Amino acid sequence: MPSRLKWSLLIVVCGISFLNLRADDCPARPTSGSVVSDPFAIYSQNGVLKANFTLAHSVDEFGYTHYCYKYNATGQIEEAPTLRLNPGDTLNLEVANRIKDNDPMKSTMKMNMAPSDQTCGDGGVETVDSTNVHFHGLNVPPICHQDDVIDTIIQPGTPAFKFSIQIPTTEPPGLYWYHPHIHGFTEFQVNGGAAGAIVVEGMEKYRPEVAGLTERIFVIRQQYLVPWIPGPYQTSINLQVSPAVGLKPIIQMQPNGQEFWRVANASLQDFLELQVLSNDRPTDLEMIALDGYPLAKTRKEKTVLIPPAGRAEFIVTAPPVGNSAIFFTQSYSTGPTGNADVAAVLADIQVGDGNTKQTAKQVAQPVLAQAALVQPTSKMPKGTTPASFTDLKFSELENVKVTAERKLFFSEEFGGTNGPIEFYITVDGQKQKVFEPDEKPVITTKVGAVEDWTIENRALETHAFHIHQIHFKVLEVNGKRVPDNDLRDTIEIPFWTGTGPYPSVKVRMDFRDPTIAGTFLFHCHILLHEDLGMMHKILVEP
Ligand SMILES: [Cu+2]
Repeated sequence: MPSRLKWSLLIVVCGISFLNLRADDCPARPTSGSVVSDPFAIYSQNGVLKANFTLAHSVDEFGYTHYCYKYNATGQIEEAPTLRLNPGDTLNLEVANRIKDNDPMKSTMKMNMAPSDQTCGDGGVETVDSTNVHFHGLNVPPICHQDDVIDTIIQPGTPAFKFSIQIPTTEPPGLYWYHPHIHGFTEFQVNGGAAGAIVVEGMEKYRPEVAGLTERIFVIRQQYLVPWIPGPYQTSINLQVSPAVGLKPIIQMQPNGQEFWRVANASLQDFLELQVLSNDRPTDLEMIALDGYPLAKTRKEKTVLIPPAGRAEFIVTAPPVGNSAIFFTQSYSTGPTGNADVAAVLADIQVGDGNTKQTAKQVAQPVLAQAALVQPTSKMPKGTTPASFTDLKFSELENVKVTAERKLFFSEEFGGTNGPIEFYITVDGQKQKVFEPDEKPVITTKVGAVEDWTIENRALETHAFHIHQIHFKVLEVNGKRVPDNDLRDTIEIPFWTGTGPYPSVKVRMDFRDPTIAGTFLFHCHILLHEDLGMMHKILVEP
């Protein structure tokens, strides 16, 4: 029986008192080997999505620390729900920090990371118990109560902090995500699972290929037993661990059926190279969107690389009756000093098969039972009016006047003899330095600017470049024009081998929208690197 169903039944049997037993802890996560459900979804109504989250934490029986966004769905606690909004809608999200200081591991952590000059929320010192929320990829203002991660601090035990964010009417439809972004401690909370999906509706208007298809949201996480220290970890899909040995999560599909998969890489550092293998052969994935931006043209790929924090949306075709398939991530080399991203099965894909004890009917039953108790399987709308790409933000960036060119580079150095490795992102010509919360912006530009940035990697390790508030258009890789000028908010910059030219990616940054004026961040999305200072501020003057 799928664990979600078991939970649902238990709650029906035991009622609310069951939930109150350990109300401050994180809910149990799905049992390995069960059917993968979509995260619970909260939909906007009449232009507003209102939700209250409680960020809690607990330590499970295996010693893994969970950080969980809890949402009370009429008595049932759902972890890290998907927020679903239309362009133009308002997100009113209240987040209460209920992290308790009861984790024995935390006493070993450095507690005073930042000076207390913050001006949004509770203020005070940023610690591993502080939190805030970044709305990754959304093209919204970097100001207090919206997407200001530099200044927002929500301390444990204080009244809930209120976010109120209007999704731009020109926001590209697609998959975004939310996660904490407290400098120095982002990795701990994301490691514990504090992350969830955001869907901006309307993909079928730009990519009619997905109209009417069953839709799946998959949030891939990786949880280390001890963050910052390479060692035991668990990879999970929608919070269900996919163990290296043992029963895998199960994705059920109709034979030969087509589904629209929306996958977020919410891991700390893993570059996912995704495949769907049927009888050991990679199947075609029809690419629909990357980083919440519909592709100008679909294309078929056998392998989809998603850097940490990236998203990919694609159509998967299930194998025929009698065949099996797996959802798989290949091994990926991040260079001589990088972490090993090893191959792993994320889930087994089951289609109805009359030759095994699990018939199509038996497979389908739990889904139907679950749907009655939880939520129906989501289908993309059919037959909506097509919309024009020119109505989207950042469209038509090819022929605009470029107002500045910049070069930035990633690098790593030992801080003094035998010192720790320091992680830098540097504007060419400036001094290498690690991020300090009270630092001045290293780049100042103004609303209206369109800039081409070449981002080099001078380190022996792949990094993942991310900038808040905007998407950028990919122009060149290693000095050569790329065939697909996709819009992204996160992109891998491959490692340098130690000889020859530095690998680089050239992108076009669009600062024309006055609503993103302000100070915000760009950084590596390997969260350890970010926490250790591979990050800086940019000021876009109004
Ligand atoms: Cu990095």
